[in-house]
Amino acid sequence: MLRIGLIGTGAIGRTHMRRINEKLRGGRVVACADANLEFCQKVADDFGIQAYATGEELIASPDIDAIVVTTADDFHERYVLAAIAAGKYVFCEKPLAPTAQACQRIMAAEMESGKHLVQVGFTRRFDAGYRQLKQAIEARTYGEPLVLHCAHRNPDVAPTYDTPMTVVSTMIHEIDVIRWLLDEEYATVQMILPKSTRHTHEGLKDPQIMVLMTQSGVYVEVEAFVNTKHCYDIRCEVCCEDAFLNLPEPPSIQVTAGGRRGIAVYPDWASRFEEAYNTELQAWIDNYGSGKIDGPTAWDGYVAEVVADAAAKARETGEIVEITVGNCPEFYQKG
Ligand code: ISE
Repeated sequence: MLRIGLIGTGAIGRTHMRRINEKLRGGRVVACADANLEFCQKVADDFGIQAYATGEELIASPDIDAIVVTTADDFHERYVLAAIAAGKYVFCEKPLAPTAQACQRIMAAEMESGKHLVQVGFTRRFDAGYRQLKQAIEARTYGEPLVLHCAHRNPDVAPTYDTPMTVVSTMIHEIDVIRWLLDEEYATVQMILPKSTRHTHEGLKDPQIMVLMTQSGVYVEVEAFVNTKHCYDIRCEVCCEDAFLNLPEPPSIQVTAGGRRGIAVYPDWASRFEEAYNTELQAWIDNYGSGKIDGPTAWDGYVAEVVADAAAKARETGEIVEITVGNCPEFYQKG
């Protein structure tokens, strides 16, 4: 039984705790830590686990084998670096860190340790629908992929969510999953800010469109619209030479009532990607001790931040910005 310590007992942290302890096999969250000590103690009491005064103490404990980091984004680097220094396997929610430089520091520490320890929570790669798309693209079943039309729509967001967050918090999922689907890097990015919805506020341009070109010339457009007020909606259409492929959703029942027939839409990301989160963390637990990472690595976390930084520049300047990620270090090369 893998003894897991979780740092950051906010909403996603507690959801992961319940998921690991109630649904998954082979691992158990046995301890937690949070900057808010009182709240952390309450969570620990509710779950019947131990509370540590600091994340560092939890990481250093000989009673903990592996770490999950679900703190606010700005603290990811600190705890991931501490986990690497202790030689401990660590799952860090996305983004790995809010800047490309911070991700580079994490990569440097991991490579220096000589051990593959860090997995990043880019959940989409574990969604059954995206996996089917990847299979078809990889096998070139329908020829070359040429154009992707994607949408990422949220019913609403926190009042503190602002214009830059559309890329760093929301589109970051597409930035990762599409380079994984196509198995290539991006060459350029452009941001287009159309007319905003009346449901947004001054600090948030909504919707926003991101246009990416990959190195081989695949055109990718992503619409993020985070104040739909009526649903969560994720789309990905891949136009190949011989077919159009559409991302399927997890099945839900068809309801006939009130003179209409239809299927319910997912209200939020937690329910839409519930299975993907389960698969992701189960894979992380199962992979412990294998000596490699079977999912998004620190390199993937770094590339996502480089693209997000370029997108921020594109938004500020209105220009098409080149993306340069450099060569993937041998340590992170797969296969
Ligand atoms: C949130 O952080 C997520 O990870 C969700 O998947 C995404 O839909 C949402 O926009 C983000 O804020």
